[in-house]
Amino acid sequence: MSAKIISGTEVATQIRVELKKEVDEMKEKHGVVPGLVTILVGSNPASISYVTGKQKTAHELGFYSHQDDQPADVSEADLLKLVDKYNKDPKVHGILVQLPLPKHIDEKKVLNAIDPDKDVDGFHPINVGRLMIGGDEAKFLPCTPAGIQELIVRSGYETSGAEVVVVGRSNIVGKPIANIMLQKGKGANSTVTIVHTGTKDLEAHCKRADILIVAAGVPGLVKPQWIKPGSCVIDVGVNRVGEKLSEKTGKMIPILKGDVDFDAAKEIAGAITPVPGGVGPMTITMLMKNTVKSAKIHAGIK
Ligand code: L34
Repeated sequence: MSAKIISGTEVATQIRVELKKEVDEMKEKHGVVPGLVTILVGSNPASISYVTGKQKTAHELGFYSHQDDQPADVSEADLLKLVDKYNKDPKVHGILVQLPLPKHIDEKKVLNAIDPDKDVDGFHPINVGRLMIGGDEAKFLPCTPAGIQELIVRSGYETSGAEVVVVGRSNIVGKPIANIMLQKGKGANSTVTIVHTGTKDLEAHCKRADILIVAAGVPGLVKPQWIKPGSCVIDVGVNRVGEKLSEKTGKMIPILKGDVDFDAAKEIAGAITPVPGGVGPMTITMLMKNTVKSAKIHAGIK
């Protein structure tokens, strides 16, 4: 039997409708407009695509939003100054510095410079710590993991007691999603395993997973025979494996492939996210959700 396809695009659209209502109400009742700044250094095509998506969505929701483009050779000192400027700007409730940054810039220094109360990416050590402690303490969950949890919950899979296996230990996805899923409470309470390049038998771990979350950045890493029949597979990989001519626009567009062999996996899994149209759109939507939350906290709106 073919798996249920979990459409991130559809879930993201639903959440955006909910958010638009919330934003309209904030404006009407309180005169508060959520503000988001995205900073892009250089011209990595994937980063441009993601940041453009974030700005477009912020605009559609009626945010105050600003895209700050910096040249690839911007100095670390200038980038830190820029972050500081937005830390002090009262119109701005969320600051996002798109990763990866060029090698001459210390990523950690830049992330640490963002005001934790405007850190809508949830990458500042304070917010990472808050996430680990969990419960009410958590303020901004990182966007991709938050989107993954939302997709699992909305797809109807039971997380409590489930064997969750996370492939990959990045700070952006692997480590935070593992922490989110092991918290006590709704949409989590799972038994979590993280596997990575140092793991001896990837296949054996994946085969146990009721919920398999793959964020390795290696196209087709997870083979169909590694998937437990009926399980829920979340494919976080967005790998650019080539280019093709778009029928819609007549322009060249990237061919995107996940970390899972989708066509074969969907015959075994119970539910699976596609690439594109799975986790990606959710990442953008959760950023909007965090920005609305930040604006509310800054304005003292309950
Ligand atoms: N600071 N850097 C910071 N925050 C983030 O949350 C990110 N991430 C990751 C890379 N660097 C970051 C993103 O925004 C990955 N990521 C991201 C965002 C959006 C999409 C994918 C990854 C997305 O919209 N993907 C579409 C396809 C887009 C395309 O055509 O390129 C999809 O349907 O999967």
